[in-house]
Amino acid sequence: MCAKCTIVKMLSTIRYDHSNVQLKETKMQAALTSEELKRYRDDGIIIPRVGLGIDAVAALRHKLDSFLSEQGITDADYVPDIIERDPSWLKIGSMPEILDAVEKIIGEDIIIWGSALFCKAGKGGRATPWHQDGHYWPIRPLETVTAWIAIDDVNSENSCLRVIPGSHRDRVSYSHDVDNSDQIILNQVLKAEHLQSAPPRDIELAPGKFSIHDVYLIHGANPNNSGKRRAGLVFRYMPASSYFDRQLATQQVKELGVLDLSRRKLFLVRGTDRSGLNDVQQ
Ligand SMILES: O=C(O)CCC(=O)C(=O)O
Repeated sequence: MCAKCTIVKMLSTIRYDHSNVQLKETKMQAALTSEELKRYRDDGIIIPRVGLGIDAVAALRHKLDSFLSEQGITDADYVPDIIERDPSWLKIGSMPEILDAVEKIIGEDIIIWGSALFCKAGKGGRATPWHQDGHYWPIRPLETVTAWIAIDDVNSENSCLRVIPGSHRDRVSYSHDVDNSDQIILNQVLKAEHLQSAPPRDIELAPGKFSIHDVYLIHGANPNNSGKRRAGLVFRYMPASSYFDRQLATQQVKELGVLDLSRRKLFLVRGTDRSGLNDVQQ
C-alpha cells in the first residue's frame, strides 16, 4: 500500500474509533447523568429521565393482564416471584433502558435475583409498611438495588411508593418487628424509633417511568383505596461481586418468618460472576 493510502486508512480508523467512543459515552450519559448519580447517592433513589416508551408500556399492560389470568391470581397486591412463575418476565428486567441505569450504580457485573408485582387494585388495599429491603435479604456484602417500573399512572392519590430520602446513607440495617396482620403486604415493619425526622417523599411515576432505590432506603406505601389501580413491576439487581447466600436465606426464614428466598434463580444479565460463588444462569 502506498504511503498516502496508509495515512488515509489510519485516519479513517482513528475517526471510526473516536466516533465509537463518543457513541458509548452518549449511551452511558443517557442512562444516568453524573448529576442524577449524585442525587441517587444523596437520596438513595432516582427516577432516570429515560423511561420505557409507550409501545413498551402497552405491551407490559397486555402481558400483565394475560399473566394474571393465566396464573389465576386474584389478589396481586404482592406477587413476589414473577420470573419463577413465568421466565419471560426476565426480558423486561433485562431491557437496556433499565440495565444501563443500574450499571451506572452497581457496576457492569449484574445479577437479577428477584422480581415482584405490586398491583394494588384500588379497593380494599393493604399498606406496604415502612421497611428496609435488606433486612431480610441473604446477600453479602449487602449491596443491591431495586427498579420499580410504573405500569399505570402512579401518584399520591393511588398510593405510590414513599421514601425517606437519605435514610440509606449510614448503611445501617435497623431493627424491625414482625407483624402478621392482613392489613399489610410484608410482615417486617421498621420499629417506629427508626423513622427518621426527614419527611417522606412520594415517588410519583408516569407509565413507563421507573425509579431505582438502594437496599438500605426506608420506604413504604399507604393502602390504595382510590378506585384506581396502581401496578408496579419490580426487579432486584445485585453486583456479581456479592454472594447470594442460600443457607442464610433458610436461616432468615426460621429466624424472621420471612418469605423463603433460598431457591431463587440467579440470572447473570451482564458481565461475569466476580464473586465466583453464585450459581448463576446465563
Ligand atoms: O410498591 C410497593 O408497595 C412496595 C414496593 C417495595 O417495597 C419494594 O419494591 O421494595
